[in-house]
Amino acid sequence: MSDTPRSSLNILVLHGPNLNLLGLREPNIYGAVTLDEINHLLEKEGQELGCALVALQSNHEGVLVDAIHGARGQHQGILINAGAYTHTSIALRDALAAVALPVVEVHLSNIYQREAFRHHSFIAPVAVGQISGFGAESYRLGLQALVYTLRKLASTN
Ligand code: CA2
Repeated sequence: MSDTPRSSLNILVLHGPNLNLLGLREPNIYGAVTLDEINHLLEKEGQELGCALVALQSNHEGVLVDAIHGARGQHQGILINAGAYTHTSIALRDALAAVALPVVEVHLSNIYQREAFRHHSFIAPVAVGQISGFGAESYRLGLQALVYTLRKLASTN
């Protein structure tokens, strides 16, 4: 039996505010892994899964909104940890809804075990799903879930 070639996927990975400080501050909450290490882990997982990644971190809501708009025609899906904007940003939610690409939301910490203001996500209703609480592993699981979703969609279209 011959292998069917896998369609080429290009995923946009977005990291929200303060995530540039990962591994440098508050390791008790967010762990010792740096953002560079997370991007490297994702790059490796992307190779395993046969997809390319472009990663961007920003502390600015508008930069993230622009990156989401720019994903149209360039990327097939978005993996996002919107950081604190998860709980505040209707602008990010509207941008994600507008581009209508499959989105997987990830969080390092279990946001439901934390303060009540972290329990609500504006992103969740426009995401395929959410992975929360597994540290850096949340990103790997999130990428797997996104690629699984995109391949399933491609096989039914
Ligand atoms: O658990 C997550 O991944 C969060 O998205 C992280 C956000 C937080 O506001 C969300 O409620 C949950 C905060 C990211 C801040 O990252 C830091 C890393 C090191 C030092 C300080 C902040």
